[in-house]
Amino acid sequence: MTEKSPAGDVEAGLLAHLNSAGEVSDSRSFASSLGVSHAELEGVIKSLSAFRIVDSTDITKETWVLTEEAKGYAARGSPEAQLVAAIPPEGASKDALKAKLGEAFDVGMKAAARNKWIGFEKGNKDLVLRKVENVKDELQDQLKRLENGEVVPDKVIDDLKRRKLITKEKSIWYSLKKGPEFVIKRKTLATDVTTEHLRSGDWKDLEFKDYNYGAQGQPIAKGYAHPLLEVREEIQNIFIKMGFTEMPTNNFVESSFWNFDALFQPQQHPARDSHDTFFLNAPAATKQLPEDYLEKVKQVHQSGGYGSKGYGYDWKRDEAEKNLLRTHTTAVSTRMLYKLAQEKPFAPKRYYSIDRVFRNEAVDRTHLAEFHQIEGLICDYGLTLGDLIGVLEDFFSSLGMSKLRFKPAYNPYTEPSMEIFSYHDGLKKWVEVGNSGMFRPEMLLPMGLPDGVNVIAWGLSLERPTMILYGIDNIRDLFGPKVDFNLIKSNPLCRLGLQ
Ligand code: FB9
Repeated sequence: MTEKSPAGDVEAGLLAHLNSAGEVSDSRSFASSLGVSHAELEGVIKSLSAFRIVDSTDITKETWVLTEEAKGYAARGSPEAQLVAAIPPEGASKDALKAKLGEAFDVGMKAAARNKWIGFEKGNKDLVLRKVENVKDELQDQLKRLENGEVVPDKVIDDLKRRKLITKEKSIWYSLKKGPEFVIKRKTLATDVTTEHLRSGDWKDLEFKDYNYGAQGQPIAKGYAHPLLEVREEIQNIFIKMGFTEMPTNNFVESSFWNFDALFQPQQHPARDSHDTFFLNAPAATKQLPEDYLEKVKQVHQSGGYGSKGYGYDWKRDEAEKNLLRTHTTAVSTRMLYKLAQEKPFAPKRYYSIDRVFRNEAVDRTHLAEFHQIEGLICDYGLTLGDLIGVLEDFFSSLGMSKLRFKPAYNPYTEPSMEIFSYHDGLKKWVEVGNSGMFRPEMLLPMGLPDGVNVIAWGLSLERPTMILYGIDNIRDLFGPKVDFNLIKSNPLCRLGLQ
């Protein structure tokens, strides 16, 4: 391997040769004449061409090159030839031959059998017998001829390709001639005026390199917002523009009372067992529930009221006192609506929340045991399902989802309830983009909200839109220890649909 000589010498050598010979017809042979690798000369050619000191013309050629396996066969013979050579006149067992030939055994057996060079004794499939005295190792010849750059028939090429013994290699080299800016010695352009230049005074005859105003500056190592926080901010701005106020969600730990009971979700509802919900061991139970309100919630669960017949089961206080990791930010909505109901006179409100919720669910490509729930609610007199559909149209159109469809659904705390679907132009399909409904009177009236006040609400996740907007397929790439920072750095928010 030729040791690396300074680019300067290679450049000087090339310019001198061009100056005398006027051209270089084949950069490969010129490189070997300089005793440098073609790659080294290529670097100099590229830089001189950039300044039109030399003009280079690309010459390309595709050649078949042997794979490492093929090089072995060219050297030691084809696997089938090696196999036959390894079989003594009395034959040999497969294991013996395998031991001798290693990974060439299988290929060798197949090819030797195909060439009818070997056979087996009746009823003894293990003993391999030679059927030919000596063999003409065509394959080895062909590989050798290719190795020497000889041309071989297409049929041979196809054979070798089929046996994955050759691959196509594109090689490129250059013919060179003087360029319009040709000089015998390139003046090294100064890039800085240094004290040395000033002291020596040679700055006077220095030629300075032009400023490259197009040069990219040093990338600034700056912070990047996590994609979830980017989209959270976008959605927060939509809510604020629509006159919503954020609810305080700074409590992951919640009591079953606010997370379920106050939402009129019965205590034997499947979501309330540890298969779906993370309950706390310590502190296992809350001590701070508003007594009078709790009594009303107990009544409405046990025997109804407000026009409802309730669930008619024996409601247990200790079940409601169990602490858990909130399963939805609707628990916070419940607290805020109860608080709102205590404020007299009643004032309409628009609230939103975007924060973590926890569900003891099977983790898969789009689900983790925790995600960020986005929730919006409007509390006001005489609100209808039409108002809900209207505000959903506004909200989702700001997210770029203009075509919505609504499918009746069921939630223990809303009636009627609707799943929301949007036609996603990029994915060319209807995507479920959330859930919604009108909170039940059994939830609102025990709080003390005035008759005629309705609450329309909806919810969705933050992860799903973020995955779609960033084109992230697996939620683990978005959230958790496996997040790839480069994705965050290099993957700008595609403002698809976002106003
Ligand atoms: O986010 C969801 N889908 C979605 C949202 C936006 C989006 O944007 C793209 C840029 C174009 C794409 C997809 N979903 C809700 C729908 C599904 O993903 C669903 O399979 C998973 N859901 C989560 C719950 O999973 C158990 C998403 C999460 C969800 C579901 C319901 C609510 C909140 C989050 C709710 C509610 C609610 C209902 C009534 C009253 C108050 C709150």
